[in-house]
Amino acid sequence: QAYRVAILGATGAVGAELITLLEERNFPLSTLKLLASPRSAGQTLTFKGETIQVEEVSEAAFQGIDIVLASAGGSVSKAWAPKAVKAGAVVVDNSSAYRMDPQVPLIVPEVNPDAVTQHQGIIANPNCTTILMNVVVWPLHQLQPVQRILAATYQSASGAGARAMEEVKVQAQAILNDDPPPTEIFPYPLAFNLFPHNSDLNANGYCTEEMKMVQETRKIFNAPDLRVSVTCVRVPVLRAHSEAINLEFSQPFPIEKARTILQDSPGVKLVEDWQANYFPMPIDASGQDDVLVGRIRQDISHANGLELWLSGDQIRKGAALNAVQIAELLVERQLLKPAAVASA
Ligand code: A2P
Ligand code: 11C
Repeated sequence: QAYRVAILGATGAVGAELITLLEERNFPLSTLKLLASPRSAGQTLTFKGETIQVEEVSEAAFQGIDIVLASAGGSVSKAWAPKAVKAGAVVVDNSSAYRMDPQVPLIVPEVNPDAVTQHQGIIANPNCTTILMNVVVWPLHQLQPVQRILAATYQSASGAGARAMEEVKVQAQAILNDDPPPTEIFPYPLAFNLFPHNSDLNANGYCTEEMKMVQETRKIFNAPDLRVSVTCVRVPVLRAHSEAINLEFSQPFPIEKARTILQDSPGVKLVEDWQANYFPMPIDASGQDDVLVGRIRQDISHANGLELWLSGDQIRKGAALNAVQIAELLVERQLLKPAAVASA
């Protein structure tokens, strides 16, 4: 069987990767519709050697579509996802619009694939930093429940979209030319600089990106009281995010056990060469499906603590790949109708 798929936000950084992944993974589709804003209507993109014209998103565009992969930002999803569902599609939404909605499953396929059965038309794809952290922490959490997670992120420009990636390159060039770096997307120059994550600040002093990692991890792990604290930082890297993670357990977690578990975990690749001081780097993670993890070590400040370091492609596993994996789950489990409709 083949499905009719639409990508909302097809001209963005994640949209481009969605197109690549559907082709690479030979997703069973009969038609692919590419939707974006009116700015891009008429532009053409290529899928499996075929030229497809980008259309302006509209209600009519969702007629006859089975799956919508949406990555055009929260307000666009809020405006269009319900209409797509009404037209009979299941929406896998990469924005933050529906993630904390109790009716909406929030899924990392390596962690909570069964949540897919609960969908009512919309399934949320978690925030990129959350996905990367969850894929690595979950298998360890299965052996010994983690009590507390402390993390610091090193987030690339790609998290802010295709235009932000371009902006960093232009900034770098300007600085090399001794010109002032332009800032349109980011609030400050990112090239040769870094700054705490540029999302809104909450009353508790944490920014929204940090609170997403806290709340989304609790929902995905089904651990509402899990203690998580994060500092998110934007760094001048183009497309893969990195994270330093400290895990606290209720008893010591043997390092060798952690290595063995992570070596065998889906979606994870252990990258450690202690002799060469070679560990995961964004440059190596870029374009890869697996989250690279390494520098696993005993926390010298806490007997029950474990330190690790990861890099993962923000656009791929952090966004597009995770969404396509969710679509694959829907197909495998024949869940292209919401649970309520299927059981009616
Ligand atoms: P467009 O290229 O027409 O602006 P990124 O996150 O890489 O910046 O990409 C954002 C994606 O979301 C793009 O495909 C963009 O289309 C799309 N988008 C932005 N605003 C809208 C909108 N109002 N309606 C539909 N698509 C939108
Ligand atoms: C970033 N993680 O790197 C953000 C971008 O909730 O999906 C994605 C925000 C989100 O800036």
